[in-house]
Amino acid sequence: MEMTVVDLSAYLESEEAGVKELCGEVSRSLRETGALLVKDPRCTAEDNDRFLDMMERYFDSPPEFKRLQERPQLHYQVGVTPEGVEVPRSLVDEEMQEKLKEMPKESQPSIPKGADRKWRYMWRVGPRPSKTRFQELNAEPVVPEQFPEWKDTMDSWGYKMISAIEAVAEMAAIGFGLPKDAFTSLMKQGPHLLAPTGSDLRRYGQEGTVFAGYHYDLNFLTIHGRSRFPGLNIWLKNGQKVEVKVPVGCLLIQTGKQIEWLTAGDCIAGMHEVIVTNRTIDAIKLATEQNRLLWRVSSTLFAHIASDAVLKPLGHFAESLLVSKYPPIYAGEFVEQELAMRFTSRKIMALPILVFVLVMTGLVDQGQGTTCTSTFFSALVQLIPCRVAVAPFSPIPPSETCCNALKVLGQPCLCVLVNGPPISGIDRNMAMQLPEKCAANFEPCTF
Ligand SMILES: O=C(O)CCC(=O)C(=O)O
Ligand SMILES: [Fe+2]
Repeated sequence: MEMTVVDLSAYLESEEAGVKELCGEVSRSLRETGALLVKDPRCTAEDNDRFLDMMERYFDSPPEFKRLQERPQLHYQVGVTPEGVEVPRSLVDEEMQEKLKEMPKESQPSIPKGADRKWRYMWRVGPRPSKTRFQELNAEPVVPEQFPEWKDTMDSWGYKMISAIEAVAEMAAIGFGLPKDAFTSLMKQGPHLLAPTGSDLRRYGQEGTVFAGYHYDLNFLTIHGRSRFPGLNIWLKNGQKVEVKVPVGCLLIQTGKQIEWLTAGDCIAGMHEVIVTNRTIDAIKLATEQNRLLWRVSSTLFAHIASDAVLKPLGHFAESLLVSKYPPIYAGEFVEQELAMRFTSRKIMALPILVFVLVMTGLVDQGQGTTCTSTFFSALVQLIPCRVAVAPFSPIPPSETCCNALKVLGQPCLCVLVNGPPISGIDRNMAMQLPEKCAANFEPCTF
């Protein structure tokens, strides 16, 4: 299927009547396909190339070098995430797995058998709020040595892509019959992330390899510059699977879960996967002939709603019959829940009331002189590096990374977790043994 390309210059340069039609085109495409191709005069093919050249060179560096930029104790919010760490939703979500089996063969996604075979780099873009309910850990940006151009290249490409997203968000709001700034006003100071993926085509260039298993994005809108290697499949609202072709100089926008919330499901989060297809293999052959690096780099940017803004159906979407599926929730809390899902399984989400109580208890004094200031989900996410060590009957001792994460988390938050509801894949007793195994001098938890 050929997707239409919307030229943003027509919108950026005029305020006239024809623009309304263009906005209708934007909202229609987002609603029906979960995606949109745009051309933005401010984001040129040269800018995209400068970014891709640097990221290819980075991902092609030795793994020992790249691991210097790994920050598991900050749950990979900044710096590099090695391959094999990110878990696609379809691997842990049993309900999703059932649905996949019911899909017609021709539109079934590749079922991932393990964590994604892609590296990623996380770089925050844009101003952050000075006061927030969702104080992040003190995550200084991570800049690899020997890349003097890093900050400038990341920031300039990041800001340009955010500008494109803002134009699309305004156009979509107009197209959906909402005030022009309905979305952009909520995006101010959002935790936007430039998060390019890097997949090693030399090692994993076989057809069918899954780089990113079937999933949706948890943010508002995702924007990708053009990748030099195809492989992205998207699913339309009607369930049809489409291989995306991004023309040179164009950008691809995809809908995330937060826009679904704001429109009460009128515009649903686009499902997608990245796999090695026969077109990826053709591109590998061409790149080999041209002596280019064999890393598939995406220039993905996740644009978010501000953490302290409330996600709830906007304007006329509040009248939707589906509104009860989208109750008001702070965007920051929503993100924490989604991240925790990737760590655990969907079973815990069947306990929304209990979870609500725990989120509150997470902020309550434990009666031991200190307080856990993280929410339950945030605490859970922080312990991701410990997951192999706390699995039932696990013989694996906690890694140094796990122990560091535990010490950063602190005793009160660990106690909140072990007092919480059962979490699939985590043995409470194993979790309680962590302080001793890590030689952390924690007081025992009271029950
Ligand atoms: O690698 C890509 O092209 C996109 C990866 C993706 O879907 C994601 O990062 O969420
Ligand atoms: Fe994605």
